[in-house]
Amino acid sequence: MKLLTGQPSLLTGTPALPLDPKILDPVSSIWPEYPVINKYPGIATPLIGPASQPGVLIDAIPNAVCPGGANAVLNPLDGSCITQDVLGNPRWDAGNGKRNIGAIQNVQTPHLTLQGSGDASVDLGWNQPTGSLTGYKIIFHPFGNPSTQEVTIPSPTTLQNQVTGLTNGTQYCFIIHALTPTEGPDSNEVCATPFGPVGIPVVTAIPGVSQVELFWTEPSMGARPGPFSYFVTYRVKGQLEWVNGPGYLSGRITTIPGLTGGIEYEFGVFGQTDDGATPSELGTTTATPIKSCDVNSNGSVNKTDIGLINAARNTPASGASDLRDHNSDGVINLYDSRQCVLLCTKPLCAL
Ligand SMILES: [Ca+2]
Ligand SMILES: [Ca+2]
Repeated sequence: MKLLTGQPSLLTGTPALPLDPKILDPVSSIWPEYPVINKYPGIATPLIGPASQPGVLIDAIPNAVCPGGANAVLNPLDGSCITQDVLGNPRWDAGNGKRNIGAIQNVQTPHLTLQGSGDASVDLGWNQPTGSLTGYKIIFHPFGNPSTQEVTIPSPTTLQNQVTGLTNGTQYCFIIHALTPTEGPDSNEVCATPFGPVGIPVVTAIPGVSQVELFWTEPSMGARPGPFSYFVTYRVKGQLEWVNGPGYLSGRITTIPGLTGGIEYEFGVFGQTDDGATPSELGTTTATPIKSCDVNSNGSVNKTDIGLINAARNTPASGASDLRDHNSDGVINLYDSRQCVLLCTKPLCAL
């Protein structure tokens, strides 16, 4: 248990179940001549302090509320909640939803837990040891660097703290002392590495014929491990569903082919760091691919296509994607056929 919790001052020897109240009194059982004045029901607690200031069971297992908690302890016969441990202590309390691990904590030493970490910060929590306290002192240092910093919390009922001003990407290790006001022994140690947010790439699009070339800036990794893997999505502007484009890209450039010319698209790009972190939103841009002049969709632009455009001259386009209206002004006319002549596959628009 000491190994599991990293709690060096943990008393883990569970006494035998109660048989004889006299035997159970640790003082009278160790020193039989000691007058038994105050018997108390706590079996293990007198081992670590006076009856008025027993140790506390360490709440360590989350989601233990019964019924419903993922780690609730249930009677295997009827599925009912087991609400007390072997010593008669509550398995969980409504305050924090955690179940104790049957180990008892030194009177003076809080059990330190890691609550989370953020941008240049680490969130710590601990339980309140019994006894007359004036507060706590958090002591921390970068991993491998013995130079320590301290944060003093001047309240015995404050049981969490965000340590700020840390360097992203650097692992820090923390312990806590109870102040009585003299300083208690070291608690267990917890370590964490703060990271900053992953940045959003700035995306640029260059329209091509039925395709768009994209490139983007390298965003901040927030000191996370790299390199980035980039993912590209796109959709016709105004639609809700994104279409997956190229993914797992190491470079910051790609081409999206097979788009419909004359239709405006929205493109989104994000980078994923090596530890799986992604930004809060996509980097986006919009672009309208240039229309192909391959009106009959046979894979080449030639005099047949130019003829189809000329045949519809001075009539309205059928829609935004009408290939005959190359410049997308809504009318099929001489300008469209002139532009398409320039895009013919072979010289002189030969077949
Ligand atoms: Ca054609
Ligand atoms: Ca036109």
